[in-house]
Amino acid sequence: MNLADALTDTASKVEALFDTLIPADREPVELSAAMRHALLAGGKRIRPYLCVEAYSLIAPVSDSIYLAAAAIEMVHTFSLIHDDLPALDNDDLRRGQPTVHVKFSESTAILAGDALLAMAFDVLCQPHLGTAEQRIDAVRLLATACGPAGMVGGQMDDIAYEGKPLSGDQLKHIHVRKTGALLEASVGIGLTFAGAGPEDKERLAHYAHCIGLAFQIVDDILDVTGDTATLGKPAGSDLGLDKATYPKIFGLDGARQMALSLTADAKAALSPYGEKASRLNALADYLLTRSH
Ligand code: GRG
Repeated sequence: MNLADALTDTASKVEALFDTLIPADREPVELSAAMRHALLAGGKRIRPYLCVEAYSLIAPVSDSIYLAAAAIEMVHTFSLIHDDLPALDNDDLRRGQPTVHVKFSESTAILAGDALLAMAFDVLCQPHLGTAEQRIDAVRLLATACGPAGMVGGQMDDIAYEGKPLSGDQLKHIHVRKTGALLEASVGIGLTFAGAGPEDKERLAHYAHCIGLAFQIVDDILDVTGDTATLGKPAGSDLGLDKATYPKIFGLDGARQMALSLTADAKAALSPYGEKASRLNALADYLLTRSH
């Protein structure tokens, strides 16, 4: 299966799980509708894919790993709902659809995000996902990735530094937490449930770290060079919020060069796995060349 088909396959499996986990008729139906709107509006499903692919390097893929992958995507979707709120980025469009606070209401968007975050941890604790120890490790990886040392901390600094000059290292420190931490946790959780040892975990953490940074650099580049229709979210929003970005600090060519070199580093970390890692290799290339 090539990368595009594999991404589509992962997407359809986690979407089927969302449909079951959050039935449209579950009370309160307005809350379920808002959660479903956010979860089922599309999205590249990169984090679930990373989780499943990391797992498959170590063990044959089982159905249960898709549930862990779905839990990760629920946290990601939560972060997007809250990130779009008027108090944060105040965006009207996400994944080509009206954002949750626009389609429903601000209070519903806050609560739908809260519900997805809580539910993600419940899903990750389901007994058939793995041993108790594996589930505790996975919960910890996810909690750390989205807590004050991860996504929330990165987001906090991102806001705090709006309109202020930032060095390349400071920008990196923001993005390693805001975007990179969840990508790294996706790989870490896949490996944890597959029973990987410390060497594999370390190697693949480096892969995830590098693609995480490259991902954010490309995101910043697309914000400058992309258009709203292709991105499915407003282009130029970083400029509007006076945010420090890689193209702003390093220029478009400098930023492209950094993303290229990080992608090469990420792929080098996969070399011990040979052909088995071909799709993770292809993912690194895709993240570099993506248009949305
Ligand atoms: C506690 C998890 C948590 C978050 C609260 C709002 C917030 C704090 C953090 C915001 C984090 C955030 C939205 C970072 C941006 C990451 C990013 C570039 C998202 C876009 O990811 P893609 O391109 O999107 O994978 P799709 O739509 O394809 O899923």
